[in-house]
Amino acid sequence: MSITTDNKLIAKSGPLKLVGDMILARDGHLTRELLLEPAKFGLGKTREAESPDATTTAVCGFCSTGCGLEIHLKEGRAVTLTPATDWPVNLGMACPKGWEALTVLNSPDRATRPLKKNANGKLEPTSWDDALKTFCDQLKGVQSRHGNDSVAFLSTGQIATEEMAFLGSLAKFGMGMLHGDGNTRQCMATAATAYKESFGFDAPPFSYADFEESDTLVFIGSNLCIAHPILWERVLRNPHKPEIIVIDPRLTETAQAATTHLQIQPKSDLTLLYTVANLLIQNDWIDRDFIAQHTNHFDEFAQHVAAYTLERAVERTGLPEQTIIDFAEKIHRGERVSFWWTMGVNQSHEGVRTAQAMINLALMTGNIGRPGTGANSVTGQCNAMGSRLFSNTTNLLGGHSFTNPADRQKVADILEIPVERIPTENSWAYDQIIEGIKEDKVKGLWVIATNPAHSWIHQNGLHEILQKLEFLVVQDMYTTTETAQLADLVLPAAGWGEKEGSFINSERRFGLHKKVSPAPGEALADFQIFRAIAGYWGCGDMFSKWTAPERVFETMQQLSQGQPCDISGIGGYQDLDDRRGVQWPFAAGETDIASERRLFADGQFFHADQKAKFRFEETRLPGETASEEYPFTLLTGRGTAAQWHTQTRTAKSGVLRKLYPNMLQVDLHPADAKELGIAPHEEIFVESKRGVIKAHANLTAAVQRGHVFMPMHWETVNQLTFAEFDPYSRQPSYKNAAVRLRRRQDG
Ligand SMILES: Nc1nc2c(c(=O)[nH]1)N[C@H]1C(S)=C(S)[C@@H](COP(=O)(O)OP(=O)(O)OC[C@H]3O[C@@H](n4cnc5c(=O)[nH]c(N)nc54)[C@H](O)[C@@H]3O)O[C@H]1N2
Ligand SMILES: Nc1nc2c(c(=O)[nH]1)N[C@H]1C(S)=C(S)[C@@H](COP(=O)(O)OP(=O)(O)OC[C@H]3O[C@@H](n4cnc5c(=O)[nH]c(N)nc54)[C@H](O)[C@@H]3O)O[C@H]1N2
Ligand code: SF4
Ligand SMILES: [Mo]
Repeated sequence: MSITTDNKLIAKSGPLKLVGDMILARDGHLTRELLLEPAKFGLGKTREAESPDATTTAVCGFCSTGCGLEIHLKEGRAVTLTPATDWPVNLGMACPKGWEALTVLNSPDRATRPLKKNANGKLEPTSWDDALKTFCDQLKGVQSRHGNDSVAFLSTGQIATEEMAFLGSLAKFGMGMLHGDGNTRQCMATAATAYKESFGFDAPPFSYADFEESDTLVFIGSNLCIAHPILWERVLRNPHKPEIIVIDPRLTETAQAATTHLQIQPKSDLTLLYTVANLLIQNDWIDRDFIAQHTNHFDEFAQHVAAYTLERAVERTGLPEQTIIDFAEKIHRGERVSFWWTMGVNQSHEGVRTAQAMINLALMTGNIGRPGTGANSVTGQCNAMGSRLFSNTTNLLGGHSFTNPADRQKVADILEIPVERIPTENSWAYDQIIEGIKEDKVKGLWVIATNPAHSWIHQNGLHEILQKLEFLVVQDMYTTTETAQLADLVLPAAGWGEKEGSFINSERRFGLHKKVSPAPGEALADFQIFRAIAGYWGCGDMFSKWTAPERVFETMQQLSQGQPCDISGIGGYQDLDDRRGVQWPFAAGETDIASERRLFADGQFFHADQKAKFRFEETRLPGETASEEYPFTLLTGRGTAAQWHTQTRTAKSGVLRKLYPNMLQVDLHPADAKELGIAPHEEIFVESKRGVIKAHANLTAAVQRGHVFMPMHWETVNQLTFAEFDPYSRQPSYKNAAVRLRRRQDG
């Protein structure tokens, strides 16, 4: 193949046909070489390491900690990796998943060719050309029969920010969809909503340095030792002999390492936090100056929490009175108190108000904007923060609003598209999209880098609902995921290490991951798949400038200008690498920014009057509670540091497999086991109103009596969960279902 002077591509088989800016060989077959290496043909640049035996840094693609990993290349391909010692996040450390990040790329079930369902309902390989035509024909067909909004997409917090922006723009502006959401809904929607209401923007205020600078750290519903091991390492580096208070119904690894463990009843956090607020006010342990200058609605809040008496808290939380008083005193005594939360809060029927109850405590005690303080949501997936800002799902690109005409015009001008292409309404949330399928309103679904058939709440319901779709496309690295198995079309995607782009970690730090390994077979970077789809769909012109991730990053920078998440000061990808990642904001014109920065040092929040808001509401019981028939409360979450979610990736490493139990276990208190006659390791039935599954009894006093815990990494667990959602964030409450236990021999 060669390029003539007038830039026409000549293949051995004859000239190539241009579709949008996508190139097809004469026989209509898409040349993979062109998609993979557009630079070779002057179609945009992909970055490769300069020297074939170089070392290059890439941010880890599992959790939101965002560790820097040095990837060592031989002849241009990654051979091994080591944690980066100069990356400000991990300082030379990595957890087992990071160490094994390259291994999981090699697996016989990698998707290497597009797969299409044949007449017998079996997935079989097809060409990219056929797959892309099928994608367009089928989804356009659905739209012409049922309207544009009958096709929706479910995206992810695990692809590059540039890919998210491409997907969201392609789907909504190019293909005319209205509804698209992502797995970030399962994960971060509560924190995002809480921050937005309280601070005026979805702005986690902290930097990881705060773990080391705090003298009192409060972790609520966060098992850092397992879920963010390297952040726990940062806590261990704290030189101030800090108080570490862990609030969790289970005696987790993190709780064991704490100085105080408040082993509360599940879903009683809000009562506890309001009671503590009441105690702080009663004792006048609050920062009245900060409250007056920088917040609104404190008086109403004080009135509200006055009803939260110790008696009430003892009753709801199960904690002794003195423990609650001690907790309030520790907050008062601490000079630099930080509040941290993760899924034990976000995944709750009243998650938003619970997150805000922590924000309220930080505000009323002036524990924000100073080193070692803050109300800090620890993110989950490597790029959940990217999806919150740039996936074009719950908000318009760059933290803008679909319903704001000025925002729409700004985005249209930057993207050089007609403003009419931008929806004027918000999308349905994930659960509403699923409900839409049930009600025959959504008939086509495109799922990218998420595995809802395993991870969505009340799974049996979902499986039935997905069967109702006229067309389901799944874009994944592996063919064996529970969702890919249900698909009509599978698009094979390159994974982390096989493509490039940026991630944003928990502390708002942008960092890059790189292409250090070729994707297997015909698998393509999601970015290239979106480019190809744009071309085949007929909206390639709209994306003619979206030739490479770095070009899209430049567009994101323009979009961010004037927003709290302004990143216009970053000098491109090289600068991101040179600076070892950059936290937002970094606006053009700023110089000398520190590597680790927190927000709100000036007490100015993002609401129009620059004040933060106290938000609160009466506490409620969850929609399902333990009963005589189903006497146990089921908690779910992360099992081990070596397992990632639905296990499509981590199960592929022999090293990681050795680090976690090889069978599904249910943690059960020994006294409960004794009462039920259940022996250690016995396989038992765990049953909720929605399903019954088998699991091996793991007898441990880490769970309280009347509770059981199961890791989410086994596909059956979500057969039991109860589909309830926070009314504001619409995040599922995965950590609350009523179940009963049965010995198998009892039938
Ligand atoms: N190894 C590993 N690490 C991961 C992940 C993974 O799959 N594997 N996933 C990443 C992602 S996406 C996320 S979102 C994070 C999640 O990180 P975490 O939220 O820390 O992990 P979980 O185990 O889901 O939940 C944390 C704790 O919440 C507790 N909990 C349950 N109900 C309540 C309650 O009512 N109140 C309180 N206070 N606590 C409660 C549980 O007992 C559990 O210990 O982890 C990230 N890191
Ligand atoms: N019971 C229970 N359920 C839960 C939770 C819980 O605590 N309890 N937690 C919830 C939370 S917080 C989360 S975040 C979700 C996670 O739920 P999911 O998002 O469904 O879980 P993952 O296994 O991370 O799925 C990611 C998918 O993307 C694929 N993939 C990875 N990288 C790429 C890529 O670059 N491109 C493409 N195209 N595909 C890729 C993987 O192979 C995998 O199939 O689970 C939720 N479900
Ligand atoms: S802590 Fe998270 S980011 Fe760091 S190596 Fe482990 S999985 Fe990767
Ligand atoms: Mo998550």
